[in-house]
Amino acid sequence: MSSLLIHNIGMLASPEGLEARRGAQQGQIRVLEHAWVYTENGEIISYGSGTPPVSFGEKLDAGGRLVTPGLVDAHTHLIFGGWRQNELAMKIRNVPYLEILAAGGGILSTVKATRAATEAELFDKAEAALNEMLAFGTTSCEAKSGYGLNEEDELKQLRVIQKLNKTHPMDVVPTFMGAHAVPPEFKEDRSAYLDLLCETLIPAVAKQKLAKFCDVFCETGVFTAEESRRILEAGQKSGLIPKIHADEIDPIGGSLLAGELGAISAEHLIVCPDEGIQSMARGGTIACLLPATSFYLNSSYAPARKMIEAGVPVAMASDFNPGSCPCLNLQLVMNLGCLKYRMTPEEVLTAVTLNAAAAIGLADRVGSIDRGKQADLVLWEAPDLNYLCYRLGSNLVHRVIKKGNI
Ligand code: IZC
Ligand code: ZN
Repeated sequence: MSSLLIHNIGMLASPEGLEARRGAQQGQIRVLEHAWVYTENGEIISYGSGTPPVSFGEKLDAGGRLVTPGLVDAHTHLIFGGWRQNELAMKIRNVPYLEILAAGGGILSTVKATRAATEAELFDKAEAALNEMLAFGTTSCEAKSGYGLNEEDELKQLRVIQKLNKTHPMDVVPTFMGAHAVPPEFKEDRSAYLDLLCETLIPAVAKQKLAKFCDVFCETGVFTAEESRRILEAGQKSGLIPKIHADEIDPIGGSLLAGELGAISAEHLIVCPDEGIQSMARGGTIACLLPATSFYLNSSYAPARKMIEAGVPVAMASDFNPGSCPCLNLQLVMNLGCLKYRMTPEEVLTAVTLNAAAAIGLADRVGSIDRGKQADLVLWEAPDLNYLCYRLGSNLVHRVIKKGNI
């Protein structure tokens, strides 16, 4: 048996429980001062404040620092070939994201590079990104396919995710996103691509157990709300839980659909209408907000406060991808959550831990410092939670503990 006692914690801050926290509960977290956490075999056994229990295993002096659960990144496009730095000049000239895509750039240029990459190349690149994420305090994440857009290359991406989950300390949850764009070879016959997705790709992915979720980019010029419904229902029929990129640029019905389908989460929601918020509240859908993308697209910010007031649980994630957000640092996302969404540090912590875990179906295992959960913890170069949310641009990680390992 291996055990670890972390003592001399200045502040232990964590949401509580096994499911997403909504409304006023989102900001109600447990805060203990002069605290300790005791773990055995990678599991949290106990925690408290005051004098720690006598134990014989490994001890770690937290030096009065802040300790939180490991961060959970609930939305990444982790597996891709190439980068898109060539689009920066267009961005500076205000060429819109959807215009770059319509001209065959954007997602489609990453599709070209991803198809050309070998499985080993994609693995090495994503592994490096996971190492960087871990160093920034992320201990679990989601990863989407969606740059293959055919059977061979979508499955190739999903196999890379499967292998990373087995070999890397990070827990990586796979999402099938063959509905990320219509590939160029189907440009003149999009309904044939929808058939391929629903009748071939989704069943193949489900049969090989390569994904837990099915996601669609519901957006002007990409997939309509009706098409998104068809794809997500096909996914549900095969056992894939629906997620949806909704209201990122244009409000074309994605958030309404999310609530109607009871999607586990809806992503972006930058221009989410009030009816969409109501629909998500009714459907129990988690709003997975991506403020670093708003920053990078120079767009507005999702109405997070309205969502919290309406009882929609808010999660936040990086959206790490080579186009609209080449950033994997959740600490920056936390800054933006406070400054742009006007969320409190307590609400922000819940958004990047427990609610994010719930958005990827991991809330029973990670996302909070609770007895019986995985011992995924971060010791921060910070005395308290306010400091972590207030400092900007530094990496404040002191130490990351994954499954009880330092
Ligand atoms: O590669 O641009 N929004 N998908 C939907 C993305 C951004 C990723 C990309
Ligand atoms: Zn995305």
